[in-house]
Amino acid sequence: EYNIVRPKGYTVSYHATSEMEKHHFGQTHPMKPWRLTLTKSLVTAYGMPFAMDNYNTRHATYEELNSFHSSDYLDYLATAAPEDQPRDLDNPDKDVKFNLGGSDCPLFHGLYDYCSMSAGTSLDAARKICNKQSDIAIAWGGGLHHAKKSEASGFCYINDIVLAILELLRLYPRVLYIDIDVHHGDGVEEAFFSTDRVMTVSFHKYQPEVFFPGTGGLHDNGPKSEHNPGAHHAINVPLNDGITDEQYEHLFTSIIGKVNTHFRPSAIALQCGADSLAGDRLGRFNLKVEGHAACVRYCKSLGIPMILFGGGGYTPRNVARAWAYETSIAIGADQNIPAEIPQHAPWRQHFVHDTLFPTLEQSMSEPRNNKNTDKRLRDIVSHVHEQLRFVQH
Ligand code: V1P
Ligand code: CA
Ligand code: ZN
Repeated sequence: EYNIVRPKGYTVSYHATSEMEKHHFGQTHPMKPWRLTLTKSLVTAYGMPFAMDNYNTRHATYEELNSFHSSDYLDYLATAAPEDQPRDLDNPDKDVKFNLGGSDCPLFHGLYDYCSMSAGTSLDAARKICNKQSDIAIAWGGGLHHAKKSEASGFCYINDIVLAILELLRLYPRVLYIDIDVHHGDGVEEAFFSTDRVMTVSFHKYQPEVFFPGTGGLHDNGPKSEHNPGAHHAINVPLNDGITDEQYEHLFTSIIGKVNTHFRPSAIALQCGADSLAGDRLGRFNLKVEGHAACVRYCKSLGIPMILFGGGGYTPRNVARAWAYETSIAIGADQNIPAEIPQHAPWRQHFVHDTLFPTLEQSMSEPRNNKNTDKRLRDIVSHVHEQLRFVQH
C-alpha cells in the first residue's frame, strides 16, 4: 500500500532470526532482545521487506567465533549454566569467571545460542558484502561492541562486529568502523589497535568513573609506541550530556567526511546503537530519530559498501523507530513512508505516540540540559583533523 519498491542499481539485505528475540537477560536487565521483534514488525508494517533480500540467519560456528575469541572463554560460555551464577546477592559481581554471571553479563538460558545467532547475523551480512550480493547489509541483532577476546563486558559476550570486520578484511584493504552508540566502542577499538587497515571512530558520552565503560578520551588514538602501524587509527569523540541533532550532525559530517578522504575506506561498518536517542533508559543525549538517522544517510551517500549493526538501545519503542527508519534510508524509501505508524502495525499502542518522529518533549518528561559548548566541539574537530594528518592512504 505504500510506494516501497526495490532500489534500482543496488541491493539491500536484512539479516535476522526470530529465535534470537526469544531470549531474556532477566526481569530487571535493561537489554531486551524483543526490541528486535518490534523493529521487524515495524519494518514489515511499512512494507519494506519487498524492497530487500531477507535472510533468516544461522548460528555462527565455534570455529567462526574462535577467529577472535579464545577457546577457554568460548568453552566456558558454551557450558556455563545459570546455576553457576554467584549467589551472593550483596556482591553479585564477586567470583565471576571471564566477567560472566555478574549483573551486566548474566548467564541465562540459551545464552550460547543467543550469542552465536547474533554473530551469525553479522557474519552473514559481511559475506553478502564480500561476494557483492549486497551493497548495504543490515544486522540489527549484532553491534555488541564491548566484548573482548576472553571477556564479556557491558551486555556483550561475543564481538560480532570484530568477527564481521575480520571477514571484510579478507577482501577489502581498509575498513572504517563508526560507532554512534552512546557508549565507547572499546572492544572493537582494542581488537584493531595494531593495524592500519581498520580505523575506528566512536562518538560517545565520556565521563570516567561515572559513565560506562570510562574509556575513549579525545587523546586516546591508539598506542603510539614501538612503530605501531595502528597509531592514529583510533578516533574518539567524547561528548557530554544533552547533545542536540544539529551539533551531532555537524560533528559527524565534519569528522567522517575528513576521515573518508584521508583513510579512503573500501568498506564501512556502522554500529547504530540507539541508546544515543533522547529518552533512552541508559543514554544521556538529546538526539531525535532524525538526527540519529542522518548519520546513516551521510554514510550511505559516500557510496561505499556498508554493514549496519544494531547495538545498545533501552527504550524499545524508540529503538524500533530508529532502526525501521534507518532501514528505509538504506532502501531509499525514506521519502515514501508516512510518519504515522501504520494502523495495522502489531503493538501499535506500544509506541505511545503514533509517529516515527517523536519530539523531544514526547521522548522524555524533563529535557536534559545540553552540556556541550560549541567551542568544545570545535576543539574536538580540530584535534581529529590533526590526527588525520598522520593518516594517508
Ligand atoms: O555501569 C556498569 C558497570 C556495573 N558496575 C559495576 C559498573 N554497567 C553498565 C553497562 C552498560 C552497557 C551498555 C552496552 C551497550 O554499549 C552495547 C550493547 O549499549 C550498566 C548500566 C548503566 N546505567 O550504565 N549496567 C546496568 N546499567 C544494569 C542495570 C540493571 C541491571 C543490570 C545492569
Ligand atoms: Ca559510540
Ligand atoms: Zn550503548
